[in-house]
Amino acid sequence: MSFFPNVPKIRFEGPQTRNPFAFRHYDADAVVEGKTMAEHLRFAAAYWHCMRNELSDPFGGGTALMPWDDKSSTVDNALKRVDVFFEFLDKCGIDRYCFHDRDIAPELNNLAASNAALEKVVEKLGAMQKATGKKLLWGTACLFSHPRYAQGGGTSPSADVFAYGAAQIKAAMDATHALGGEGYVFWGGREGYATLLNTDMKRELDHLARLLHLAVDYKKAIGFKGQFYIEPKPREPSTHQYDSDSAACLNFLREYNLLPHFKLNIETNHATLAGHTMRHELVVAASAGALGSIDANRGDTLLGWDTDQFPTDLYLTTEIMLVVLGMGGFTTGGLNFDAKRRRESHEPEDLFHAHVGGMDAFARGLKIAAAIRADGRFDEFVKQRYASFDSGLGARIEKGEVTLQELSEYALGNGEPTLASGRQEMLENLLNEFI
Ligand code: XUL
Ligand code: CO
Repeated sequence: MSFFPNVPKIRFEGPQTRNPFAFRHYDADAVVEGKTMAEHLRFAAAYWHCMRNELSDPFGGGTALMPWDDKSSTVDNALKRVDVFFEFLDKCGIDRYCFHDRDIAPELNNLAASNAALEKVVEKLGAMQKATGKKLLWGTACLFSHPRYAQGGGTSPSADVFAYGAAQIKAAMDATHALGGEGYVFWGGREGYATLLNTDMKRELDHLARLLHLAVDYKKAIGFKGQFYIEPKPREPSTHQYDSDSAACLNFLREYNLLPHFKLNIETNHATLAGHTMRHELVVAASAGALGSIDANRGDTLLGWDTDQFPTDLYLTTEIMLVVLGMGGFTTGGLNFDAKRRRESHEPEDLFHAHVGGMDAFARGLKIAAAIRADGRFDEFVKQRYASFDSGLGARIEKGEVTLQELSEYALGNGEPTLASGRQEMLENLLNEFI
């Protein structure tokens, strides 16, 4: 039985095809820089957007047609969604997925019942993974939807809520471990504040770090080898979220001795909400050796919230792939489409058009980034720009061999320095040669 009878298996047909259910650029087995496209891009689908997002917005309810879903909070309904999701993954040629505990299984009347429901669905997911070869990129716990988390999970003023959140993380880590997850994400949706009038910031940050240390300890106890990630986002739902951007996350992790245990999962629309470009956020993380994974989507310049649209902009995907190739590729991470269709795109087949477009946009970004690297002109320009530090005085500065006194004497004798152009426009033109 098929849940998407009108959608064929999506295959690579090349740029000239007129078939909307085909890849124009994503050719899973094509080799770029010594690896296949599938190995480079490590695509994942988000269970929450594909299976649970009803496509509501602040002004209207859901529009998504999900004829397989009886809308009940039963385990049977949850188990049926697994079949639908795996048909979707198969037809799209996506090898990995990500979930929150409450996406895959219902939250029931009490924690024990919710945990039991989760275990049942995990059993089925495990069987489906085994049958199909699909993998779990990462799992996570939803500590932001239920009203008990309205004032935070790890940063809640209530110790009982903190304990409930910890219990949920434990169960979600067990699930991720059982499914051979390559990673586990912490996104602090409610780990922030609405007003400082009622908030002890220092205490909340201490609590959040305590929770993460408890998770690190538990990870060791159960032998879970997946990578932990923090996912930065500045706001929405909170007015201010503590893990606001890459730099803030790295500072928090360093301050609380957590950096050895975590990398970052960077999302495009979160970068732009923080007032940064995606490339900025990626470079900040990669420079600290902490770029782990990517939530692939984009925002809308005309809307000020987290629209989670599918990525189609080739400048964006090229810049992302330049950073990913530059760090030697993903290890545990991948490109997770944390993206949803527009409210107007309510038919099941729109799920496929959305992912096909995102996959093709990244395939092109990969090919363009590889061409830029093979050409070498950008690298050479940047190298030359800093050449004064390669020898002589500059090299001694980098090695820490000169004092402020010596530099003063040098500058007094050297006269006014001359500066070469940064050539931004020339480089923008050069980028357009490749796009
Ligand atoms: C929310 C968001 C989350 C995380 C996982 O903006 O991106 O879905 O990716 O909790
Ligand atoms: Co995300």
